[in-house]
Amino acid sequence: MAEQKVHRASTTAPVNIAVIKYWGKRDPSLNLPTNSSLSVTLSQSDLRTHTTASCSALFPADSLLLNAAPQDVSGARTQACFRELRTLRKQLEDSDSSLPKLATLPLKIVSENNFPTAAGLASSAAGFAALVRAIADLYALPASPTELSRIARQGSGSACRSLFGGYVGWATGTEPSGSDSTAYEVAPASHWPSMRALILVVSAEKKGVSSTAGMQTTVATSSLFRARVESVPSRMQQMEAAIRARDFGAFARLTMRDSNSFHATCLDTDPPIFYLNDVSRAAIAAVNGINSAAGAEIAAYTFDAGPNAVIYYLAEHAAAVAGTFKGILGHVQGWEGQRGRAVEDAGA
Ligand code: 2P0
Repeated sequence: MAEQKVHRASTTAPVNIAVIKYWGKRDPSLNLPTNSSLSVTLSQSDLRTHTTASCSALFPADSLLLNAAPQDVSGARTQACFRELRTLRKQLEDSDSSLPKLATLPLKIVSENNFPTAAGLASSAAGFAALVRAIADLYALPASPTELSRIARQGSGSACRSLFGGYVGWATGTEPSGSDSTAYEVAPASHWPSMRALILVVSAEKKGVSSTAGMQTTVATSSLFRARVESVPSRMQQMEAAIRARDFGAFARLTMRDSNSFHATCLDTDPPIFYLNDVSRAAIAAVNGINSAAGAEIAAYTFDAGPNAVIYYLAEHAAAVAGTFKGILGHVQGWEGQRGRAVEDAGA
C-alpha cells in the first residue's frame, strides 16, 4: 500500500548572526518582535543544522530527534510549524487528487547541529529554519522563502532570517496576525564577498537565561529598553545603507553599538541578565585595540545571548584581525568561516 511507504526529504540551514538584534516580543505566542532586526547568514559550510523530515503511516506519532536525543514536540511552537505546513499540504492534496495523502501522516524529524546547542550560537534559528524547509520539501510545497520565514518565525523568531542567505532583515510588521512579520533579503552574500566572520567559542555551555524568558523580562522591567526600541528604526536604515554601499566602517560601528545597546538592556533588566563574561570583555578590548592600531574600524564584535564573540572583518584584514585573535586567545576554540553564499540548496 502506498501509505505504508516512508516519504523523506533532507535539507540544511545555516546559523545567522544578528548585527541589529531582535530582543522583545509584542506577541509572545506568534513571536512578533518589538523591533526589526538584521543579520548575516553564515555559509552552509560553517555552522548549520542538517535535518531529515519523513512521514509514514508506519510511525506511531510525531517525533523529533535533536543530536540523537528525543525532544518534546507538543510545545506550541513546534505544533504551530507542523500545523501550518500540514495545512498547506492539505490544500495541495485537495487541489490534486493524484497526490499522496501525506498531510495526515505522523512526522519524524531528525536534526543534527555541527556546533554547540543553546550556547548563544543561534541554534534555534538554524534548527527551526531547517525543520520548516525539510517538511516543506517533503510536502513539495511551492512556498517562497518569505512564506516559509513566516512559519519558521513561529518556531523561533530568529529562525525566519535563516531562510535567506546573505544580509537579511526581519520586519516587525503591523498586522496582528503576523502575516507581514517576515524576513527579506537586504543583499545576497555575493554582494560583499570579502566579508568574513570569526566565531570565538568562549563557552559551549548551555546558556543560563533563555532568550525567550530573558527578553520578556527585559520588556517588562527595563526602562533602557524603550529607548532602544525607539533607536532601532533609524539604525536599521543606516545598516541597510552601509551594506548596500559596502561601507565596512559604518557596518562595524553600527554592529558594535547595537550589540552594546542590547547587552545594556540586559543589565538594566530586573533581575539583571549577564551574557558577557571576562573573555567576552577581553575580545571587545582586542577589537578596540585592532581598530586603534589600524586607525579605522576593520573589525566589529557582536554577542548574542551568551558569551561567544562573533567578529566580522574583511578578507584583506584577515592577518590583522583573525591573526591577532588566534595569537591572544589561543586557548579559545574558534570557527573561522567565509560568510557565505546564498542558501541555494533550498529545494535540495
Ligand atoms: C537575534 N537573539 O537577533 C537575537 C540577539 C539573541 C540575541 O534572536 O523566543 O531564540 O525563540 O523567538 O529567536 C534569540 O532569540 O528567541 C535571538 P525566540 P530566539 O539573533
